[in-house]
Amino acid sequence: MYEAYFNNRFTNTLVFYVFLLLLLLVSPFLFVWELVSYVRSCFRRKENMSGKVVLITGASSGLGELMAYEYAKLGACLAIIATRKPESRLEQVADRARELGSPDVLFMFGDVSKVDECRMFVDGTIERFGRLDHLVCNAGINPLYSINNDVTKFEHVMDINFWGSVYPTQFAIPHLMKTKGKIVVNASAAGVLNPPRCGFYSASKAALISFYESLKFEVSPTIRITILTLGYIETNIITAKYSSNGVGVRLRKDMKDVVPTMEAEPCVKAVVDGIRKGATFITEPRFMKALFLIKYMFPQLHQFYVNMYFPSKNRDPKRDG
Ligand SMILES: [C]C(=O)[N][C]1[C]([O])[C]([O])[C]([C][O])O[C]1O1[C]([C]OP(=O)([O-])OP([O])(=O)O[C][C]2O[C](N3[C]=NC4=C3N=[C]N=C4[N])[C](OP([O])([O])=O)[C]2[O])[C]([O])[C]([O])[C]1[N+]1=[C][C]=[C]C(C([N])=O)=[C]1
Ligand SMILES: *[C@@H]1O[C@H](CO)[C@@H](O)[C@H](O)[C@H]1NC(C)=O
Repeated sequence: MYEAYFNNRFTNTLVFYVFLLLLLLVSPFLFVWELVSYVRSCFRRKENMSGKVVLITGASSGLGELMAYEYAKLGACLAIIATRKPESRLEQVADRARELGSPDVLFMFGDVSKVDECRMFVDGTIERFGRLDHLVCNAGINPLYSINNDVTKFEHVMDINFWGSVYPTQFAIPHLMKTKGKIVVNASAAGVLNPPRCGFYSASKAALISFYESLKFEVSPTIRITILTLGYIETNIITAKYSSNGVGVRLRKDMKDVVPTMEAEPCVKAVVDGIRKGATFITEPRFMKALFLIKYMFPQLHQFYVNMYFPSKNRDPKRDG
């Protein structure tokens, strides 16, 4: 019975504008609803992490490292993973986590893009602790891409960012079912906003969001899934603070000039609190959520500020090495 409307060009378009008008009318109620939800979430009980077991991939630096410390302070046992490298700080991270209050820390070297290695570190965690409560799929890379790069050099972005989360999830699910545990997946605001030169990175993060949103229907409410869509976080600062020899310090000053950033420590505190409360999405800094809405509702405005924030030299392929 609707075909007549959808087949007519005028009425087909009209439906969308009627929807926008309705949105305008209900938006005061949506606003109040959002506020009430926020206040309620402040009073929601946080999971007691004492003696629980948390597996974190990519914990040798950055936000993964900081999340390990945050869980350690709450008394959780940790299994932390990073790739084997001569300069790896994983062992120092384990020592520091023990100092901060973790009863037991197991560190294992493994490449998340290799399915057998993922099976091994999930099994290793169960062997040591007998259970798993939180799986934090954090490991990720962000190489910039432009059209004059060799496209085959970017296959590993999908292997690490996408498959590197999916493999450990697959092996952890039976154990998480037993503990009614949680899965945390490190997507990114880039997975929604698609900034220039981040094509493969954004695609891998968008794939994560889609995959885990779909998985949620299958495993919830037994397992809760939290999807992180963080903006740009200054991870170099924390790495510098905790590392004794300065290894692992990565300055990305160029990004700081163009994008509003948040410090890593308050971000990670908000993230771990949100996970303990069972949040389904966590976006920090919060204003990113406004950008998500703008992206979908006012695409022209989105285009405008992206052009403004990323000067055209960043998008000129001739000037890339
Ligand atoms: C929580 C969160 O968020 N986390 C994370 C972050 O942090 C990063 O950045 C990203 C990238 O992608 O992711 C996520 O996040 C993640 C991480 O980052 P960061 O921290 O920044 O970075 P770094 O520092 O670089 O770190 C990394 C890690 O990982 C690992 N790996 C790599 N590869 C691999 C691994 N593992 C295993 N396997 C493999 N294959 C490393 O280590 P090594 O030693 O190995 O090298 C480390 O540890 C990721 O994912 C991203 O994406 C995210 N985000 C998002 C948003 C934003 C951000 C900022 N930062 O801003 C991030
Ligand atoms: C958390 O659980 C441990 C035992 O598993 C208990 O000793 C501790 O008092 C609990 N903490 C809180 C704040 O409930």
